[in-house]
Amino acid sequence: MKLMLAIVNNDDAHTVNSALNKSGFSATKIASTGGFLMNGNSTFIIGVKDEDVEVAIEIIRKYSKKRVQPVPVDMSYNIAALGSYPVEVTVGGATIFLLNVERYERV
Ligand code: 2BA
Repeated sequence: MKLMLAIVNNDDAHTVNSALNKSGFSATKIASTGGFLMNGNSTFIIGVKDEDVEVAIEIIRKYSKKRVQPVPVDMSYNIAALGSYPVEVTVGGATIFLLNVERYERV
């Protein structure tokens, strides 16, 4: 079994959640915040059988779109610091981490 952590844009989270549920995956959705843009996103915790990992990734890939988003400029930066600061960044589709599960119990 694997533990999947999938960070998904809030705008895609509902669709991703529905598609995972329809395909029989159990998922927990946590409200999270990106450390760079400080925008809200959603982190899914999904326990997945080894043989279903690719199916889950494909579902998340299908419903997670790429978006170009402006980087909010902190006006306290000086002009020199802004020189190397990106004006906009491409966010997504989704960022996925896959971990081995040592033990899984439902008691
Ligand atoms: P944020 O940290 O808010 O990052 C939003 C987007 O900003 C990133 O999109 C990336 O394009 C850009 N970005 C992030 N850090 C940057 C930096 N230090 N310099 C320049 N640009 C930077 P994604 O890569 O698609 O990431 C979307 C969200 O997924 C992230 O939101 C964060 O919440 C999560 N994430 C991505 N990689 C991660 C990682 N290695 N560990 C933990 N969370 C991660």
